Amino acid sequence: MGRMTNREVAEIFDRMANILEFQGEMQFKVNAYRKAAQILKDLARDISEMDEKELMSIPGIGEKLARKIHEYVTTGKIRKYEELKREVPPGVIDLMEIPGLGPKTVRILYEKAGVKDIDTLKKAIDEGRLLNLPRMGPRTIEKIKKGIQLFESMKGRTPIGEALPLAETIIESIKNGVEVSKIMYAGSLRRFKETVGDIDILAIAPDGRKVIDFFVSLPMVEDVLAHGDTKGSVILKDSKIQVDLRVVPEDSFGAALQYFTGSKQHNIHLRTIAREKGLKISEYGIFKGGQKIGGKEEREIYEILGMQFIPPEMREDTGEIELALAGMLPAIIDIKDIRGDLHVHSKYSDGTATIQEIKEAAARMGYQYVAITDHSPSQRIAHGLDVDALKRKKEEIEKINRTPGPRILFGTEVDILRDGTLDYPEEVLKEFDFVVASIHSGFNDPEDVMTRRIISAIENPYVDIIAHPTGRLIGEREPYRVDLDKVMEYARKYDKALEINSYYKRLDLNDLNSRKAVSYGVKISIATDAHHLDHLPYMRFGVGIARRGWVPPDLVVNSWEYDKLIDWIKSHRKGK
Ligand code: DGT
Ligand code: CA
Ligand code: CA
Ligand code: ZN
Repeated sequence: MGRMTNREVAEIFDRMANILEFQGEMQFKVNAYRKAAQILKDLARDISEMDEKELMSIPGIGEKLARKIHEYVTTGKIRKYEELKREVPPGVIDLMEIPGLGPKTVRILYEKAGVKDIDTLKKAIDEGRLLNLPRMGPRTIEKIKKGIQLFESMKGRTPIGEALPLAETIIESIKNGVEVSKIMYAGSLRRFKETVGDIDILAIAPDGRKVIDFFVSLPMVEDVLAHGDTKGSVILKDSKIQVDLRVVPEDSFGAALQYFTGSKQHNIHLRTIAREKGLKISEYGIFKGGQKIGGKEEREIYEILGMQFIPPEMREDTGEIELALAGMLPAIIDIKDIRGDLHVHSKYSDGTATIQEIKEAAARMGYQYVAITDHSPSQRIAHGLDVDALKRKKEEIEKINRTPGPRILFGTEVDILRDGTLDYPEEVLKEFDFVVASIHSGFNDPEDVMTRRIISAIENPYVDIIAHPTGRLIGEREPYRVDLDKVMEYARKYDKALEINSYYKRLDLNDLNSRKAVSYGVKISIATDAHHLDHLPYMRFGVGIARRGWVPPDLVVNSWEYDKLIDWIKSHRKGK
């Protein structure tokens, strides 16, 4: 919970680095802030529980940085950051967050083309004024335009991986600080959409005003938009996300939860069905001839309408209501069904944990197995593994597997190269228990080339799973061009799985593509791609996406018992 503070300070340090670099400050100072930000993001301990001395003992955090962290923990502010913010136009700070626009480029744009926010940047592009600037070719400008589009599509939306922990922290604080008998988040967050516009929270309490007073004065609140007896609305610091809290009467909680969970489309459709049955539903309850006949519990709404309960993740009015009325809703995967994680990086490549530590963390997650899938050598930036290191790793895993606990699979995440071959030769690949293949290069290759690259990997008997199949990063990088229908046909034919990567910036496959995979009967691996022990619980984001994609448990290979999983892997290598 307190790890939120780590993230808040990390974000501030990143922004300070940007401003300093924009101002032309010496690179080592800039880098010190960036490095510290990364360290804080990876740190397992909560900085709000550490004193200055302990902070200084973190490698990479010196005296000055420790003092600033401590200042934030005790006062909620860093004075130096407040000063820096005043030294540059606010629009300029936003510009540096656009994908493809670093502080150095923004500085050139600012000094040479009068660009001081997104609007003046768009204008300068339209008028062709950027072409005369140093280091600005048509391709770079095209990239900047794409970056602006991505940035604007995200504007006002927050990735679920950031919003959900914030919502949980707020709910925890309210529970601890003031009397509430029930409190829960609703809206797109409860439906597990990959990004959310705001956080909607509902509560039952003996004294609504007290709860709202407490809520609007939480330390993470920056601005108060509304402050009433039953409703409060605030903007949070840093993330700038809006949070709405409503206190509702106890006997309407279920109806309110149903109403505010949405989606709007789903609710509109439900209301039509209610009307046809002579009923009325609202956020206060379900009514028959002016008489309230339900609404305390959410399930009553669906029961009284004569349908199965619809899980929040399916409430998008894409056929779920018809199926629920017919009693034919499909079973969908649940976090409790997950038995292992098939995409995890260790210290052997760019992960931060040892194999032993991963095993212990997997045991805490209740897993039967975990695959250590470090990068192949062409992923130099991510410390790909050479053959000697592979031998050592294999021996280490064999030794660890002789102790009780989750089974470790000796795996790899092998690169699919530009020509469609894999980054390890067959004699190396066959040494692994398990192979994930993925694309990390040539993102701009044409669609047919990309599709062929992935299909060749699917055809390789040693490959079991295609990881993050479209390569997108939410708000940062568009998916590469690829014919997913073809990929899915081949995955089905060769009985290979596609991954739902649970890292909250990837969520790749996304919800729609997961549903498409289900329609092809393609198997799915929900995996975290963890580079840090703290990433293992991100499994819940992948499961949320899978539920939005109506993925049934039997298609999810990491919901299977260990023996079944191994049989499936072996079946790919038959005759090899
Ligand atoms: P978001 O916040 O943009 O990610 O998406 P939502 O779905 O959380 O939307 P939001 O916060 O505007 O409203 C929360 C829920 O309240 C929404 O899912 C359904 C319900 N709701 C809001 N406005 C309306 C409306 O005009 N009609 C109906 N039927 N329901 C609404
Ligand atoms: Ca919302
Ligand atoms: Ca809302
Ligand atoms: Zn990976």
